[in-house]
This record gives sequence, C-alpha cells and structure tokens, in this order.
Amino acid sequence: MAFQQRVFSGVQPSGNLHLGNYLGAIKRFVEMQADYDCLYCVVDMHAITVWQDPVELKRCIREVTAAFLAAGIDPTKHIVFNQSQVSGHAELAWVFNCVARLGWLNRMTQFKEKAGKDRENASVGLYAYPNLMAADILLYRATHVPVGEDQKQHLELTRDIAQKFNNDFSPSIAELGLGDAFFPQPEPLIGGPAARVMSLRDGSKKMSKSDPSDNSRINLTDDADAIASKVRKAKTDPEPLPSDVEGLKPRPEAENLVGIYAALADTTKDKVLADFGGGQFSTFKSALVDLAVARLGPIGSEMKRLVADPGYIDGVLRDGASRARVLADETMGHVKDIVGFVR
Ligand code: AQP
Repeated sequence: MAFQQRVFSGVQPSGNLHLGNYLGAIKRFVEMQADYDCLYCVVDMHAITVWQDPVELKRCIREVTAAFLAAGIDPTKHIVFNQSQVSGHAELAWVFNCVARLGWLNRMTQFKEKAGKDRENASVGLYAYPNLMAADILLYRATHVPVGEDQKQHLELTRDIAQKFNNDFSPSIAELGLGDAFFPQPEPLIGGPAARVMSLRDGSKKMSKSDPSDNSRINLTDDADAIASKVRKAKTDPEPLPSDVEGLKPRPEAENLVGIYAALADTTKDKVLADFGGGQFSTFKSALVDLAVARLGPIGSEMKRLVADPGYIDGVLRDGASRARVLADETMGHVKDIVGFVR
C-alpha cells in the first residue's frame, strides 16, 4: 500500500445486490482505487444482526466479493476480505461498546427503521451495529469512507467514538508516544447524483435489498429483459420531464430516474435534462434501459462467471484477510496498551 490516505468501506452480504449498492458504493470504490489505499470488506458480521440462513449467507458473501471484482476492484493492489476472518473487528467493537454512550445509539434512525414496532425483539447486535461499523473503519485508521447517504449518521457516530476514545485515553496515548490523537477523524465521502437511489415503486423509500417487491430494485445480476421490464414499470407521473433540476424537486420518482441516468452516464442531472427535458417518460425510459443494460450487463455476467468458481473467490478472501490482519493487529496491539490490558 503506497498512499497516505486510506479508504475503508463495506457491503453486507444480506441479499441481492442492487443498483443503489452499485451507484452509492461499489462504483465509487472502483474510482477511489487510483488515489487511495483501499480496504473493501464484505461485512458478514453486520449481516447477522438480522437472521440469515447459513447456506444463503455463504452464497451472498461470495456474491458480494464477485461484485467487487466484476465491477473492477483489483484485489492484488488493494485489500478485499470478509470481516469475520479478522478478529480485530470484534475485539475493537467491544472496546467501542464501552466508549459509546447509550444516548448516542438511541438516536440512530437506521435502528429505529430496521427494528420497527418489534423493538423489544430486535437483536442486541442490531442496536450495537454502529459501534461495529466504527470498529471496522478505525481498526485500519481509515481517513475516508465512501458510503451512500443512508450511512451518514453512522459515520458521524464513528467520529464521535474516535474523539471520545482519544480524549478518554489521552494521557495513556501520550505516555506511549502515540501522538496527540490515536484515531483519525474519518471523512465520509457521500455525493454524486445517486448518493441515495430510491425504490422504483415509491420515490420516498430507498432502494433496498430487503424490500419485498423485486420490481422496486434493479439487481446487479438482472438480465437485459428484467432491467427493461423494471424500468418500464417504474413509477412516474403524467407530466413531461422538466427542463431543469428545480422542476424535479416536487417529483421524487422523476428525480430518482434522472439521478440514476446521470450516475450511470457519469454526468449531471442538469446535462440529462438538457437532453431529455420537455420529452415524454417513454422516450427517456428507453434510453435509460439501453444505458443500464450497457453498464450493468457486463458486471452481471462477470459476477455469474466468478461465483461459479467459489475456490477462486475464497482464495481472494483468505489472501485479503491475511493482509488486513497485519494492519488490524498493529492497531489492536496499540489499543490494548492504551486501554491498559496486559498482553
Ligand atoms: N438505495 C441506496 N442508494 C445509495 N446507496 C445505497 N447503499 C445501500 N442502499 C443504497 C449503500 O450501499 C452500501 C452497502 O450497503 P449495505 O448492504 O451494507 O447496507 P444497507 O445500506 O442496509 O443496504 P440495503 O440494500 O438497504 O440493505 P437492507 O435492505 O438489508 O437494509 C452502503 O454504502 C450504503 O450506503
């Protein structure tokens, strides 16, 4: 690893990967390889915060890894691994369980959404999920974290945990000669026209793996026919497309499709509207189908080829984990000394 700035990000192996995961996360992971040392993690320990069938979990871990590779992440230049193979994630998460305050976690909106009305029956892991996420990032003292908009609050919590750890243990950190602040303040990298891709059936809900309607999302392994059918069925309104982004504000479904087009074409919503503003949705949707099939088709086929070779995928993950462990062990050694554990 040659850069000073380090990126960490993860994707849960909790179901079919979709366009939101691709545009909000994986596509940006690929772009960041040119400027940062990157660690990309299949966060299987996060996935089990809600029930996962063990056979299906293994399949999904390999599928997310295949998506990383098929999208263009190079596992020889960067690190691709799964979380449960590096024990430092669990160890640091426990320390952070003791640093983070209950009041901080009580404010996390994702827990409220995921636990829903059956809060008393949610796992303790789902509640403590943000502490594990903070551990994932800070175990590698990552400086930058590319994520979708939905993860912004968790990133803010990670920063609070880093700061409280540095403050609580500042005498110990100084005594060990580890500088003024042991953990960095990681910067979230959120942005672009598709930081939050919405459901194709409801512009007020994010596109999600757990949505019961398969028509609400485009899966990365969908073939051209499925992509075409889902885009054609995507909810819109009867008005033609507006000619500027202001005109998208009260029209969440139109805004979502224009954002998806812009992200897939590496352009801006303004430029998309310069081409399609004033036209009917049918014309725009046909162009969107062509673009989505051209961009996602090769990724989907390569994913299918890779998952047919689990031995190769498992080898990539083992190699990544052994390289991640070197970095993780160094941090955990310091953390144990800072906290006062004997080792
Ligand atoms: N709709 C989205 N738009 C933009 N980015 C998104 N991400 C997820 N959904 C969207 C980003 O993808 C990365 C990996 O997400 P994840 O799988 O770890 O967790 P998630 O956010 O919980 O994804 P889902 O699809 O919503 O899963 P379920 O339904 O299981 O909760 C993250 O960077 C996330 O921001």
